[in-house]
Amino acid sequence: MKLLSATPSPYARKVRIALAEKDIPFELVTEVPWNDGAQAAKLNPLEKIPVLTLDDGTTVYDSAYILEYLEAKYPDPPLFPTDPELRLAARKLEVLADGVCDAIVLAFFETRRPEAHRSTPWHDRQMRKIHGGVRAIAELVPAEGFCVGTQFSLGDITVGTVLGYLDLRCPEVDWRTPYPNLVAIADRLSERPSFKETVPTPQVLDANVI
Ligand SMILES: N[C@@H](CCC(=O)N[C@@H](CS)C(=O)NCC(=O)O)C(=O)O
Repeated sequence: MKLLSATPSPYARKVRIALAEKDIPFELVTEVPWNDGAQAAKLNPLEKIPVLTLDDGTTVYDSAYILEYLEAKYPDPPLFPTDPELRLAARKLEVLADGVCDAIVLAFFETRRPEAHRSTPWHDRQMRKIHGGVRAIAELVPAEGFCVGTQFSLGDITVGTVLGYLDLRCPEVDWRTPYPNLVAIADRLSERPSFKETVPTPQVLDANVI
């Protein structure tokens, strides 16, 4: 299998962490999905990474669906809780974390436009979603242990990746002071090899992307 990825992407990081935690061998292909000529446009009609290409050439895309695919095909160790309530709780964290990441991407690109083309209301709207989403995540996550139940799961993957992405793209957003429970989770997760190996880093975008 090949994973098409980008170094800052929290969505690709979710998949890389799941592959590492399940010890599934794969080839990592890194690109800048926004730039002209990106493979993402050929492999995914939505033109986004991550894309997992299976050995028979089938493409699997959207991080949430890839994680579901991996869980179905490689159930051990499980990353989706088997208890329905815990599974729903983990999925809810994923919905919130992915939504915050979507808003971070939109806010980030807004700040890259030439000043005359920037929209303050649009940027403010995304920042509201970022703050609101992080608050909602913090209200769901316990002070100790894993995000959901008693085992590492999808909940930890999504919460850990959104916090890492916030630090990369919005260092001005202080989530540490109001949410010590998130700090505790982030610190614990940062000790895992799957998180250590996938710390997000920026890429250089072509000037014509925006
Ligand atoms: N919902 C998608 C979001 C993926 C996404 O937004 N990927 C970004 C990189 S972080 C991308 O490839 N964007 C290129 C584009 O939108 O043209 C997922 O979870 O996989």
